[in-house]
Amino acid sequence: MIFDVMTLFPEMVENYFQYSILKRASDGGIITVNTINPRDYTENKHKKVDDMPYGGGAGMVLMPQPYVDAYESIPKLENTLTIMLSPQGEPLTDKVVNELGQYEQIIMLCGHYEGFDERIREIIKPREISIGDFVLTGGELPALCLIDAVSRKIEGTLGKIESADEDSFSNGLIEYPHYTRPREYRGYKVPEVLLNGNHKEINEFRLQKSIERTKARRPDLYEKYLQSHNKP
Ligand code: 4GS
Repeated sequence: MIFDVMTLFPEMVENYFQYSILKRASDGGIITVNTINPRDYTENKHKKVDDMPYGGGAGMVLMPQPYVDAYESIPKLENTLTIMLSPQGEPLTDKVVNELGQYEQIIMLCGHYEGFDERIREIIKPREISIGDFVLTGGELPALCLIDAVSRKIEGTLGKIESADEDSFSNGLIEYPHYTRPREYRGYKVPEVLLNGNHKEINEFRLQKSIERTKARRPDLYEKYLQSHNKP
Protein backbone atom coordinates (compact mmCIF):
# COMPACT_ATOMS: atom_id res chain seq x y z
CA MET A 1 0.00 0.00 0.00
CA ILE A 2 1.29 3.46 -0.94
CA PHE A 3 0.87 6.52 1.29
CA ASP A 4 1.72 9.89 -0.26
CA VAL A 5 1.90 12.64 2.34
CA MET A 6 1.80 16.28 1.25
CA THR A 7 3.53 18.23 4.00
CA LEU A 8 5.70 21.31 4.52
CA PHE A 9 7.74 19.24 7.04
CA PRO A 10 8.61 15.94 5.29
CA GLU A 11 11.13 14.88 7.96
CA MET A 12 8.44 14.90 10.66
CA VAL A 13 6.64 12.22 8.69
CA GLU A 14 9.65 10.23 7.42
CA ASN A 15 11.21 9.84 10.87
CA TYR A 16 8.21 7.96 12.22
CA PHE A 17 8.83 5.03 9.88
CA GLN A 18 12.38 4.44 11.13
CA TYR A 19 11.26 2.53 14.21
CA SER A 20 9.62 -0.67 15.34
CA ILE A 21 6.77 -2.32 13.48
CA LEU A 22 6.36 0.30 10.76
CA LYS A 23 10.08 0.24 9.97
CA ARG A 24 9.75 -3.50 9.43
CA ALA A 25 6.68 -2.94 7.22
CA SER A 26 8.48 -0.27 5.15
CA ASP A 27 11.69 -2.31 4.82
CA GLY A 28 9.62 -5.34 3.80
CA GLY A 29 7.76 -3.38 1.12
CA ILE A 30 4.35 -3.92 2.76
CA ILE A 31 3.90 -0.15 2.90
CA THR A 32 5.59 2.68 1.01
CA VAL A 33 5.50 6.19 2.44
CA ASN A 34 6.38 9.10 0.12
CA THR A 35 6.44 12.78 1.06
CA ILE A 36 5.70 15.67 -1.27
CA ASN A 37 6.55 19.21 -0.17
CA PRO A 38 4.20 21.85 -1.63
CA ARG A 39 6.98 24.40 -1.08
CA ASP A 40 8.89 22.72 -3.92
CA TYR A 41 5.99 23.59 -6.24
CA THR A 42 5.70 27.32 -5.50
CA GLU A 43 5.90 29.64 -8.50
CA ASN A 44 7.00 32.74 -6.54
CA LYS A 45 10.65 33.44 -5.92
CA HIS A 46 10.32 33.54 -2.12
CA LYS A 47 8.74 30.07 -2.09
CA LYS A 48 5.78 31.39 -0.15
CA VAL A 49 3.05 28.83 0.55
CA ASP A 50 0.69 30.99 2.61
CA ASP A 51 -0.77 34.49 2.62
CA MET A 52 -3.14 36.74 4.60
CA PRO A 53 -6.85 35.87 4.63
CA TYR A 54 -9.18 37.88 2.40
CA GLY A 55 -11.71 39.57 4.67
CA GLY A 56 -9.14 39.93 7.43
CA GLY A 57 -8.68 38.02 10.64
CA ALA A 58 -5.88 36.21 12.42
CA GLY A 59 -3.63 33.56 10.93
CA MET A 60 -2.43 32.75 7.46
CA VAL A 61 -4.08 30.68 4.75
CA LEU A 62 -2.38 28.01 2.60
CA MET A 63 -2.41 29.16 -1.04
CA PRO A 64 -4.03 26.95 -3.68
CA GLN A 65 -1.28 26.97 -6.34
CA PRO A 66 1.48 25.04 -4.48
CA TYR A 67 -0.99 22.47 -3.11
CA VAL A 68 -2.87 21.86 -6.36
CA ASP A 69 0.33 21.63 -8.43
CA ALA A 70 1.99 19.33 -5.87
CA TYR A 71 -1.15 17.18 -5.86
CA GLU A 72 -1.25 16.92 -9.64
CA SER A 73 2.42 15.86 -9.76
CA ILE A 74 1.71 12.69 -7.74
CA PRO A 75 1.46 9.54 -9.90
CA LYS A 76 -1.96 7.96 -9.24
CA LEU A 77 -2.85 4.30 -9.26
CA GLU A 78 -6.30 2.98 -10.27
CA ASN A 79 -7.62 2.61 -6.73
CA THR A 80 -6.59 5.86 -5.02
CA LEU A 81 -8.20 7.92 -2.27
CA THR A 82 -7.27 11.49 -1.35
CA ILE A 83 -7.73 12.62 2.25
CA MET A 84 -7.48 16.02 3.90
CA LEU A 85 -6.76 15.88 7.64
CA SER A 86 -8.76 18.48 9.54
CA PRO A 87 -10.98 18.87 12.62
CA GLN A 88 -13.89 19.50 10.23
CA GLY A 89 -13.70 15.98 8.83
CA GLU A 90 -15.62 12.81 9.64
CA PRO A 91 -14.26 11.12 12.77
CA LEU A 92 -11.62 8.40 12.25
CA THR A 93 -12.93 5.12 13.69
CA ASP A 94 -12.00 1.44 13.42
CA LYS A 95 -14.73 1.13 10.76
CA VAL A 96 -13.23 3.97 8.67
CA VAL A 97 -9.74 2.46 9.12
CA ASN A 98 -10.98 -0.86 7.68
CA GLU A 99 -12.54 0.98 4.74
CA LEU A 100 -9.29 2.87 4.00
CA GLY A 101 -7.38 -0.41 4.00
CA GLN A 102 -9.16 -1.35 0.76
CA TYR A 103 -7.27 1.28 -1.29
CA GLU A 104 -3.96 0.69 -3.09
CA GLN A 105 -2.88 4.29 -2.54
CA ILE A 106 -3.86 7.04 -0.11
CA ILE A 107 -2.80 10.64 -0.73
CA MET A 108 -2.96 12.93 2.31
CA LEU A 109 -2.94 16.72 2.61
CA CYS A 110 -1.50 18.11 5.85
CA GLY A 111 -1.85 21.75 6.82
CA HIS A 112 0.46 23.41 9.31
CA TYR A 113 -0.54 26.27 11.65
CA GLU A 114 -3.02 27.69 9.19
CA GLY A 115 -6.06 26.56 7.23
CA PHE A 116 -6.43 25.65 3.56
CA ASP A 117 -7.76 28.07 0.93
CA GLU A 118 -11.24 26.65 0.25
CA ARG A 119 -10.41 26.22 -3.45
CA ILE A 120 -7.98 23.43 -2.55
CA ARG A 121 -11.05 21.49 -1.34
CA GLU A 122 -13.13 22.53 -4.35
CA ILE A 123 -10.51 21.39 -6.88
CA ILE A 124 -9.05 18.27 -5.21
CA LYS A 125 -12.31 17.16 -3.53
CA PRO A 126 -10.61 15.16 -0.77
CA ARG A 127 -12.43 13.00 1.76
CA GLU A 128 -12.01 15.05 4.95
CA ILE A 129 -11.08 13.11 8.09
CA SER A 130 -10.51 14.19 11.70
CA ILE A 131 -8.64 12.20 14.35
CA GLY A 132 -10.58 13.85 17.18
CA ASP A 133 -12.31 16.94 18.50
CA PHE A 134 -9.23 18.96 19.37
CA VAL A 135 -6.94 21.29 17.46
CA LEU A 136 -3.31 20.50 16.69
CA THR A 137 -0.59 22.72 15.19
CA GLY A 138 -0.32 20.56 12.08
CA GLY A 139 -1.88 17.75 10.08
CA GLU A 140 1.26 15.60 10.26
CA LEU A 141 0.36 13.73 13.46
CA PRO A 142 -3.17 13.03 12.17
CA ALA A 143 -1.67 11.67 8.91
CA LEU A 144 0.70 9.47 10.92
CA CYS A 145 -2.18 8.23 13.11
CA LEU A 146 -4.14 7.31 10.01
CA ILE A 147 -1.21 5.55 8.27
CA ASP A 148 -0.33 3.71 11.49
CA ALA A 149 -3.87 2.48 12.10
CA VAL A 150 -4.38 1.41 8.47
CA SER A 151 -0.91 -0.22 8.16
CA ARG A 152 -1.25 -2.41 11.23
CA LYS A 153 -4.32 -4.09 9.71
CA ILE A 154 -2.49 -5.03 6.49
CA GLU A 155 -1.57 -8.70 6.27
CA GLY A 156 2.10 -9.13 7.19
CA THR A 157 2.57 -5.90 9.19
CA LEU A 158 1.99 -7.43 12.61
CA GLY A 159 3.80 -10.60 13.56
CA LYS A 160 1.99 -13.42 15.36
CA ILE A 161 2.90 -11.92 18.73
CA GLU A 162 1.31 -8.55 17.93
CA SER A 163 -1.86 -10.01 16.39
CA ALA A 164 -4.61 -7.46 15.72
CA ASP A 165 -7.78 -9.51 16.16
CA GLU A 166 -7.87 -9.47 19.97
CA ASP A 167 -7.40 -5.71 20.25
CA SER A 168 -9.95 -3.16 21.36
CA PHE A 169 -12.72 -2.41 18.84
CA SER A 170 -12.22 -5.51 16.71
CA ASN A 171 -15.28 -6.88 18.58
CA GLY A 172 -16.77 -3.46 19.41
CA LEU A 173 -15.45 -3.62 22.98
CA ILE A 174 -12.41 -2.16 24.73
CA GLU A 175 -9.66 -4.46 25.91
CA TYR A 176 -9.63 -6.75 28.92
CA PRO A 177 -6.84 -6.32 31.54
CA HIS A 178 -3.46 -7.95 30.86
CA TYR A 179 -1.03 -9.48 33.34
CA THR A 180 2.52 -10.84 33.17
CA ARG A 181 5.04 -12.06 35.76
CA PRO A 182 5.27 -11.92 38.73
CA ARG A 183 2.11 -13.62 40.04
CA GLU A 184 2.05 -11.20 42.96
CA TYR A 185 3.41 -7.62 43.01
CA ARG A 186 3.14 -5.35 46.08
CA GLY A 187 0.33 -7.57 47.31
CA TYR A 188 -1.62 -7.29 44.04
CA LYS A 189 -2.35 -10.73 42.60
CA VAL A 190 -2.95 -11.96 39.06
CA PRO A 191 -6.55 -13.29 38.87
CA GLU A 192 -6.52 -17.02 39.63
CA VAL A 193 -8.50 -17.95 36.50
CA LEU A 194 -5.59 -16.83 34.25
CA LEU A 195 -3.27 -19.34 35.91
CA ASN A 196 -5.37 -22.50 35.58
CA GLY A 197 -4.82 -23.19 31.86
CA ASN A 198 -8.56 -23.58 31.14
CA HIS A 199 -8.91 -21.59 27.93
CA LYS A 200 -12.68 -21.67 27.81
CA GLU A 201 -12.82 -20.13 31.31
CA ILE A 202 -10.07 -17.66 30.45
CA ASN A 203 -11.92 -16.46 27.34
CA GLU A 204 -15.16 -16.08 29.32
CA PHE A 205 -13.35 -14.09 32.02
CA ARG A 206 -11.73 -11.79 29.46
CA LEU A 207 -14.98 -11.19 27.57
CA GLN A 208 -16.74 -10.42 30.88
CA LYS A 209 -14.02 -7.87 31.79
CA SER A 210 -14.20 -6.29 28.33
CA ILE A 211 -17.96 -5.90 28.66
CA GLU A 212 -17.71 -4.45 32.22
CA ARG A 213 -15.07 -1.95 31.16
CA THR A 214 -16.90 -0.89 28.05
CA LYS A 215 -20.12 -0.34 30.04
CA ALA A 216 -18.29 1.75 32.68
CA ARG A 217 -15.96 3.76 30.45
CA ARG A 218 -17.65 3.92 27.05
CA PRO A 219 -21.43 3.75 27.43
CA ASP A 220 -21.72 4.86 23.79
CA LEU A 221 -19.84 1.76 22.58
CA TYR A 222 -21.71 -0.44 25.07
CA GLU A 223 -25.08 0.60 23.58
CA LYS A 224 -23.86 -0.33 20.08
CA TYR A 225 -22.51 -3.63 21.37
CA LEU A 226 -25.87 -4.54 22.93
CA GLN A 227 -27.72 -3.60 19.75
CA SER A 228 -25.40 -5.67 17.54
CA HIS A 229 -25.85 -8.67 19.86
CA ASN A 230 -29.65 -8.23 20.15
CA LYS A 231 -29.47 -8.16 23.93
CA PRO A 232 -31.54 -5.09 24.89
C1 4GS B 1 -6.67 17.79 12.98
C2 4GS B 1 -7.47 16.93 13.76
C3 4GS B 1 -6.13 19.11 13.37
C4 4GS B 1 -6.06 22.22 12.46
C5 4GS B 1 -3.88 21.38 11.58
C6 4GS B 1 -5.46 23.59 12.56
C7 4GS B 1 -3.37 22.80 11.69
C8 4GS B 1 -4.97 21.16 12.59
N1 4GS B 1 -6.51 17.20 11.81
N2 4GS B 1 -7.74 15.87 13.02
N3 4GS B 1 -4.45 23.76 11.54
N4 4GS B 1 -7.91 17.13 15.01
N5 4GS B 1 -5.54 19.83 12.38
O1 4GS B 1 -6.21 19.50 14.51
O2 4GS B 1 -7.17 16.03 11.83
